[in-house]
Amino acid sequence: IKEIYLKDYKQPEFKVSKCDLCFELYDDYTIVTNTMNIESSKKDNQLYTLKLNSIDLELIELYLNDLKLSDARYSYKDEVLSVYNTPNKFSLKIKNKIYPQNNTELEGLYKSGSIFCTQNEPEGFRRITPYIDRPDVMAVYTTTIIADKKKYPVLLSNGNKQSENQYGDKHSVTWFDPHPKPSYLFALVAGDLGVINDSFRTMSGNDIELNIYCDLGNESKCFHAMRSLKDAMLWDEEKYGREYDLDIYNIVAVDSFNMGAMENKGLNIFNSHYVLANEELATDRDFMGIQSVIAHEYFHNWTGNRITCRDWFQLTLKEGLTVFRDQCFSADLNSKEVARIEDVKALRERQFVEDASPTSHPIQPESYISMNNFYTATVYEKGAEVIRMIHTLLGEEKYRKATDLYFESFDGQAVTTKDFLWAMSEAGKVDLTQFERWYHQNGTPRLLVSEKYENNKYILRLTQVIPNTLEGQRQRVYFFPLKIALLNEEGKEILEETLTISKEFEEFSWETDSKPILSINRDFSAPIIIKQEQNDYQFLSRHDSNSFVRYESMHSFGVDTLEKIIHNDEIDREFVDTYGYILDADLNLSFKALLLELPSVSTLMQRQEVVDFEPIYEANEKLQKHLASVYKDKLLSIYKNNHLPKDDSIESLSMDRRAIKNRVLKLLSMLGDEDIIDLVKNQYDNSSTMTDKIAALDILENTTQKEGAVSLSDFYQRYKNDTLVMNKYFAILAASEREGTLDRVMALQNDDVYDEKIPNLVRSLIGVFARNYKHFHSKDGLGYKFVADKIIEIDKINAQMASALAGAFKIYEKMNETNKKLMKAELKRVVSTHSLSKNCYEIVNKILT
Ligand code: HT7
Ligand code: ZN
Repeated sequence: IKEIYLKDYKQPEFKVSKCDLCFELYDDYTIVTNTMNIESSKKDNQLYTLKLNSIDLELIELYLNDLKLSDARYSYKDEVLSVYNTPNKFSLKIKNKIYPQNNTELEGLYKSGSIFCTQNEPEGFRRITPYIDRPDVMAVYTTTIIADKKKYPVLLSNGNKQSENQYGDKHSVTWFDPHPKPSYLFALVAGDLGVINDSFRTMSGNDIELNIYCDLGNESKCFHAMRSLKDAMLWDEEKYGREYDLDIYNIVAVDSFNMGAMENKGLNIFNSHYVLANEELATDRDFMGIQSVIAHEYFHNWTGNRITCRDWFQLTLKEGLTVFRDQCFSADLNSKEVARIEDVKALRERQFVEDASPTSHPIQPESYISMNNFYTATVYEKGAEVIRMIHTLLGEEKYRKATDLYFESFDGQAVTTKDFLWAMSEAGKVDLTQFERWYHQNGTPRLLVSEKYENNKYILRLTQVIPNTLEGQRQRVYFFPLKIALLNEEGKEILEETLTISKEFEEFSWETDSKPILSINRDFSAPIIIKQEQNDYQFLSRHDSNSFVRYESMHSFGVDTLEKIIHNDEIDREFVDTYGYILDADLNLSFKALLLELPSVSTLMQRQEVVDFEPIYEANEKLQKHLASVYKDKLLSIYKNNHLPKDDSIESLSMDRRAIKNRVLKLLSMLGDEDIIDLVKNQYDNSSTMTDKIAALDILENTTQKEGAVSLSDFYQRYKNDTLVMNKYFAILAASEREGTLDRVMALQNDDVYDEKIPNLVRSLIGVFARNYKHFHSKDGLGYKFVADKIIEIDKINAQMASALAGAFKIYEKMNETNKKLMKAELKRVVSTHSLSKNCYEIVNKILT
């Protein structure tokens, strides 16, 4: 098992300027003919060995400058095809055979049901044909696909369609992509597909053909995705001046996909979860997810495709920036305040946990064994926070100048995060030398805050506490923007400032007439943990004009309250009063729903020195029951005012109403009262949206045995033919807190709908169970054993899926002794499995050492 290091990066020895591909698709195999124009980077007329990455390929024949190569001129070993004694400039034609129908890893060319499709990022192309499979080798591709016309009427690849031909039962289509691209952006699709079309006129007047392809019969579920695509195209023109650059933009939805979607040039391939939706079958969260993923992949056309990464260590160059862009897009099209809170919540639930674990890494890692393991919350979400800080430091206007400079300077190139930072500092007129540490250091920084008020002077003292590396080495302090405000007793802003913090200790002071109240890290201007000596949560959660700090204060107030219950078994009356105040407040309803959400189990777990879930669950239950009984009438009236069972609109007010009423319904259900259960049952039976049905089903599953079973079986009968909906069914059962969940999850594996080869189903059943703290961490160790068995089994089918499941063990180090011992035994069993993939080995080994 080989570890790859950033410090070993060398420029490629050969370049490929042109790559002509021909695919002959048959039921049992595919023949690939790959003709490349290759040039050595050295100009010394020596003879060299060309090394091409190749995994599981059956070579048929090779031609160099049209001459067939004898066996002595090449060898194929250890995933490398070496061609000896090559001249400086030559053409190389390689014919090879692959078996897409047997490809369960879902990398390279594979079949999703009856559809041929590809996934090549980061290193899938080497499973299609021998190639210099690295992102800094960029070529112009022409692709011809030949297949049975009846079975595969739709044949797609990157770029614009060049020609079509018929030969008896077969047909062929040739695609030409004029933009040089790395192999990871190559795509091919063939199948009998349904489609919806539309068009978009760009700012310079080009009409672009837009197509969304899906399984036949699903066409009517593609309209939200199409709307989102057009919104994203317009937004990128308005906000970044970026225009689309081909005549056609194709999106294809497939069911078997390892992640969310892929930004292949001109031919995005999507997990159908992020395309297909209608009001009856998709939740509000699904609709929002589609909008943001469609936009994310579209935005990659400039941040990723036109300007790509020099090597995979630069992944955050395209991913951090593109996530930041899609976050801003969603914030602009929906509620800004809610969007920011949701982004921060997601960051803290996933990235903060990762950053406190043995798999913690900088947004630009220094080494990897399997690149697939580095598509992480750190590279993506923390990466986006780093770009957001640059945006804050530069301000809107300079940030736009800086991105313009970035696009002008590096268009058509494969570059590094340093190149990006150069453009930011050059046009932004700011020195980012110290800021660059955000790219190379790991862990979440803490900021200790102490305040003093004397002689009409308010003093703010800040101390940065930076965690050591995993190996125990010291890391240095950061440069970051810290947005603060000082408020008066009515909550009015005395001042608002964005401070730039760069030292370990810093002191700021302001003259004020009376002692102000501090509102700190407004909008979550830096991805840090704030530790305040004193706090004003009660005041800020009622009065702060910054919606993020208002949310943050309510959340921290909730955390303190739960911790008091854990330690002293005592419910803080002031928190209960504040909760009542928020219930009465006149606020945007989705924002209100967020304020009323109690801290997650994960939030409390992250604060425990030694993790033990049981007291967290007990405290949560106690507080929820208390709030529900104190405020039953208020909660009921909020529910009744906002429950409109036949309103299935996805306009914001309708979504907001569903958000608040389902939040209060969940709290009310803690009482277990019959009148409440009737409401829930009624909501399940009569609401026309999937959001309402799922919310009700989740409550019924967790609170009532009988009604839960009736509704679940109704749901199953109704939707068993729709896999996307069945994912929700499996997820509810796998997340259930009821006794017997593990047994039921085990049994569900034999359900007709379940299929271990389809990642969405594995994620919904096994993945969700592995994050069900109550049952995964049960003290009998059976949860661990089950998930470990699954990791070993699925690793043989799809290593990427298996290593994602292994992520559930990341909190091993922090667990209490009983659980730790049980976890260790299972982790050891996994890591010593014969022929375990390098993906799983890398994750499990890190967790254990
Ligand atoms: N750039 C893509 C990353 C990716 C991926 C996508 C689908 C399947 C497997 C994959 N491996 C890596 C997705 C994105 O960030 O847009
Ligand atoms: Zn991306």
